[in-house]
Amino acid sequence: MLFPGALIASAAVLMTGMSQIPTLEEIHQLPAVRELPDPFLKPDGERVRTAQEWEARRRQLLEQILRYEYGPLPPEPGRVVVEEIATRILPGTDIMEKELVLRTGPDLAVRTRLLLFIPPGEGPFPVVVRGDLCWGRISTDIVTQIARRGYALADFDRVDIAPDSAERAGVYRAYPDYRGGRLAAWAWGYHRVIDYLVTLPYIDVKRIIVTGHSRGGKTALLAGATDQRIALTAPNNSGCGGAGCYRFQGEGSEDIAAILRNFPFWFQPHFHAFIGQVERLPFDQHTLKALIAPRALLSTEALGDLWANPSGSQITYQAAREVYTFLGASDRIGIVFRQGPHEHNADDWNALLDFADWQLAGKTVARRFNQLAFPDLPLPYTWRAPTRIDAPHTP
Ligand code: GTR
Repeated sequence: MLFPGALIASAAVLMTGMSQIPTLEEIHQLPAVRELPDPFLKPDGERVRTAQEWEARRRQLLEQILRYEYGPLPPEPGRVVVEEIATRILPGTDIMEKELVLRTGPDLAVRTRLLLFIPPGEGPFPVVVRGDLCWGRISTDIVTQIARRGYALADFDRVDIAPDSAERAGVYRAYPDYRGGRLAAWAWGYHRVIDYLVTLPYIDVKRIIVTGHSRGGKTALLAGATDQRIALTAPNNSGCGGAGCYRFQGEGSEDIAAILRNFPFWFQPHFHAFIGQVERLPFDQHTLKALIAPRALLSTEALGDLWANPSGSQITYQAAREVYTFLGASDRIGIVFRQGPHEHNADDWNALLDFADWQLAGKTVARRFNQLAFPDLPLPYTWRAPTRIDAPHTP
């Protein structure tokens, strides 16, 4: 099967020369910016004033983030083939479960397991894509919770796409010259699952959601930033390299040195050059969030998960919201904090489904998505959304 639509939407722009790996010398020469960098500031020193200028600026920021942080995504494969292994009704429910294998890349050499859960009815159903199958089968309770709200779930194994180690299997074997990190490779995996989902008549292509937990949340955030087919991006407890700020590290949080000590292969090979000088990053993680605007974005955070920098995730929410405000979409970015530890639990899924009901189906929901857990934190940036000189779009 060939899906030409996929070619336009995601990574064509990501494979340009600009997104290749930077030299160490180049990184050391980047200017130090102590506050969170102003995403509206153009290379000519002027600030963005129109939606069209933001589009151009967004492309530059996307290239910088891939170049300096994650590395490029693998090439567009053009072809995704899915084999059905089994179909059954999930015991004790009315949910259909399809066990599939998705193959893609050169000679279809990249493969991943994929479970697709479909609620009863005709559809088309909004769908949540998750890449955390590597951590074990999602619980039937969570699948039921999702299906009862009328959503399908596609759960794939990101570690099939690329191993969570320095080993060069999966996309690294299929594309021997590929030098991006695991988070970029895994994000590409989300995009390939979406290539398949958009061909299914019972899936609502306008309501595709991506989520994931922890390293899977970092991946979901990057996947959402790099593919406009995604209507809602929902990283959970994603922390360092995800929703967490590099320039604002809350107490006990993982920083760039800590993450690279354990997982250097998650990022572009020279990301370590920013250790001890994160102020040379031309962006911070608010910029990654801002790339998603005006599409919907919800980050779910746990107050007991200090390692994942919940206060720093609030900061990136506040800063990215300036871009949403500029685009007339300030309600489309949200953050939800809960008590408790690092996990992806029923409360997190409820928050996501509430936000999706509101943002993608226009339903009224009781929950609010702009409640700060750290209202007194001083903002580590001085800039705000510029005044637009073009006709602002009405949300
Ligand atoms: C930790 C890592 C975090 C987070 C977490 C996870 O060891 O330091 O950044 O990714 O693993 O994915 O569970």
